[in-house]
Amino acid sequence: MESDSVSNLLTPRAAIDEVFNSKVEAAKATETLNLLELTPENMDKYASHVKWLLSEGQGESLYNIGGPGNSGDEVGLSEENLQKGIQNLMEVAKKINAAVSVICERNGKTGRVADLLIRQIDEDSYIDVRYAVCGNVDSGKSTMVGVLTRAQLDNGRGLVRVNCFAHKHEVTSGRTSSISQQIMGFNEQGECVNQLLLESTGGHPYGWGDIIEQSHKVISFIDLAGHEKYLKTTVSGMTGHMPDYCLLLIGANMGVTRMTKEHLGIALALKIPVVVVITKIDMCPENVLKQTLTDIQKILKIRGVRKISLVVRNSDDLITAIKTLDNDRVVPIFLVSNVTGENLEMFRKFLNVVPPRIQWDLLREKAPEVLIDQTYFVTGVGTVVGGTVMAGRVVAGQTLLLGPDGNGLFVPVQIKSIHSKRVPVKQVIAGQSVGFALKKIKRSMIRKGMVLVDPSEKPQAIWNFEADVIVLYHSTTIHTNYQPVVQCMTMRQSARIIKIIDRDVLRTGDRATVRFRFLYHPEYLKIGMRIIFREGRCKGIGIISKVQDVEEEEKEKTDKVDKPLTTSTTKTEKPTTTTTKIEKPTATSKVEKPTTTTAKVEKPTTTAKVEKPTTTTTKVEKPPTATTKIEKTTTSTAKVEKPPPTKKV
Ligand SMILES: Nc1nc2c(ncn2[C@@H]2O[C@H](COP(=O)(O)OP(=O)(O)OP(=O)(O)O)[C@@H](O)[C@H]2O)c(=O)[nH]1
Ligand SMILES: [Mg+2]
Repeated sequence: MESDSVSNLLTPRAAIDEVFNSKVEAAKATETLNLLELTPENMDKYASHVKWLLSEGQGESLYNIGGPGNSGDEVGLSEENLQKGIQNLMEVAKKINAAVSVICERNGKTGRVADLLIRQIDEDSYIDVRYAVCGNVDSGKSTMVGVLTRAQLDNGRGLVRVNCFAHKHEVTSGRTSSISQQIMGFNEQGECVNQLLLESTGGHPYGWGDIIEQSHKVISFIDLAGHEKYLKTTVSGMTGHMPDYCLLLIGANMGVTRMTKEHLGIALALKIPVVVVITKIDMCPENVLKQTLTDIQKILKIRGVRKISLVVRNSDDLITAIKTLDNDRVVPIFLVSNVTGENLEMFRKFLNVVPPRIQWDLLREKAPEVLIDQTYFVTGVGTVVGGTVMAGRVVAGQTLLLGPDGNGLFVPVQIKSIHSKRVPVKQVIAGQSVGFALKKIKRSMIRKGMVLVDPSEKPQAIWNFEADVIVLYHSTTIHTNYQPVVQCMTMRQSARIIKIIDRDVLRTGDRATVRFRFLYHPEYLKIGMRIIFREGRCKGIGIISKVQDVEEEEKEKTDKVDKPLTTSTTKTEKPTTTTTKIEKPTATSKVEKPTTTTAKVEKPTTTAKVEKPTTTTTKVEKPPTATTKIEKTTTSTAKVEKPPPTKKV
C-alpha cells in the first residue's frame, strides 16, 4: 500500500509552507501592489491578486500595509496614507466578496503600520480550526473553553466549566474524564459570534446552528482530561481528532507538572504545533508566575524539543506569533486569567487570525474516508457514529464500507442522514467532524478505530505492520514479545513486537525499525501514520513504514511452513503459540469492550511478565470462549503460524 491521503495530512504545515511562502514571495515580487494608487483601471489586477492570496490561504490572508520595505524594516506610512491604503484594500476585497478587518495598527520606523486580515465571505462554508486543549488537572482547561465559548467570566470556583461536561459524574467531581467539543465562531469582521449572540438573545441559550450560521471561521475546542488516569483518552483525543494545534494549559500557581510534560511530549511526537497558555495569573504571586514561566521556557529549549518561546504581551508579539506559528519552531506563550479576563481579548484575536494547519483542500477530491471515534444509539434514529472526514466528500444516502470487524472484514452500510457540528446537512467534506446515522447496523458491531471507506478503495485490514520507532522512555530494555498498547489515529489495541530489525533489544533513546503484530484483531492502517506505543510508564513513538496485507501474510506463512526452520528462526517463532491462543478466545468479547483489554495489558505488573514470553503464554492463554466467527480467523492463523517444527526441535 502506498502512502496517501491520511499520511499526507500528517505532513507539518511548515513543509507545505516552504513551497507556499516561496509562491507568495514570487507573486508579491511580480505584482508590486501599491494600494495608494488604486484606480478603476488596475482594480481588476489587484482583485485577482487578493483572490489568489485567499485561495492559497484556505479563505484567509494576513495583509500588511506600511512595511516591510526592501530593507526588511517596517518603515511605515503617514496616518493619512495608512487609512487610505486600508480603505482601498477594503474596496478591492469587496469586489471579490471578501472582508477586511484590522488586527492592529502600530508604529513602524518612521510612520504607521497596519496588519489586516482579509477573509473570504462564503455563505455555504466556513473555515474550521481545531485545538486540542490539554494540560495538568485543574489547570483551567474546561474553564477557559467555557469562558471563550460562553463569553462569560469564571468565578474561580468552577462556575463556567460545567458547560463543557458530558457526564453527570464530571459535574459532581469537577473533573473532565471524556473528550468533549465546544465551538466558537468569528464573523467576517473578526467579531466573536458567541458574544454577539449572547448580547442579542439577552442571555438566552443559543445553539451550535446559530453560531455556524453567522460565522465565517469556527474554532473547535477539544477539551481533554488532565488527570493521569484518563491519559489514554487524552492521547486518543490528540491522535484521533486531527487537531490543527494543541493548547497546553498550565496553572500559574501549580507550575509545570509531570502531566504537563507528558502532554507536551505527545503533542511534539505527533508534530502538532503547541501554544502555551498560563492561566490563573489573577491569584498567583509574581515570583511564582515568573518561576512557572522560566520552567516552561527551559523545557521548550531542551535538546529534542528545541523550540523558541515567545511571551505574547502586545500587538507586535501577537503578529510575530501568528506569522511564525506555522513553521513549528516558535511556541507562543499567553498569560491569562479566566476570572478577571486579563489578556483574553489578545488570545481571542490570536484565535481569530491563526489559519488551519492541515491542508484539507488537497484531500477533498479523493475517495471518501471517515475515521470513527464515537458511537451512540439515538432513539428513533438508530445507530449513530461520530468521527472525522479524512478525505473526499460524503453525501446522505451514499453507501460506504464499514470495518474492519473482528475478522478484518468490511461490510457495506448506507448513510441515512448526516449532522455536522450538531446541524443537519446533506453532505460533508474532508476536515469536518460528523455524525452519521447508519441504516441497519447494530451499535455493538462498531468500535472506535473503525473506518468508513469508499468501496473503490478495496480496504484491507492488517495484522502486522512495521514502524520506525524511537523509545522515549523505558526503565530497562524492550525485547521481542513485548506487548505495548499501540495508538494510531482513533485506533487503540495491544500489539506484540515480533521483530526488532538489526537489534536485539531497545533502550531509552534508541531508534529502530520494529515489526508489530496486533493481539486481538486486524486494523486499518496506512504507511506514514504516526503511532504512539505505551505500557505503564514506558512510551515510544513511530511512523508506520510498512503494512502487510492479507496476501503477503499468507505468502509469508506458507514460506514459513515450507522452509525448514533454523535455530534462530525457531527462537523467534516460539512465542507465536501465544498469538494463536490469544487471538482465539479474547477477540470477540474484547472487541466490544476495548477498555477492558487495554486495562488488562497496561497493568504494570503485566509488563514484567510480558517481557518474559513464557509467563505471557500461561497468562493470556486462559479464557477459552471463542465464538464461531473468530474461530474462523484463528483457525487460519493457527494453521499457518503454529510451529510444529519448533516443538519437535
Ligand atoms: N482564579 C482563577 N481560577 C481559575 C482560573 N481558571 C480556572 N480556574 C479554576 O480552577 C479550577 C479548575 O478548573 P477546571 O477548568 O476544572 O480545570 P481542568 O484543567 O479542566 O481540570 P480537569 O478537567 O480535571 O483536567 C476551577 O475551580 C476554576 O474555577 C483562573 O484563571 N483564575
Ligand atoms: Mg476539565
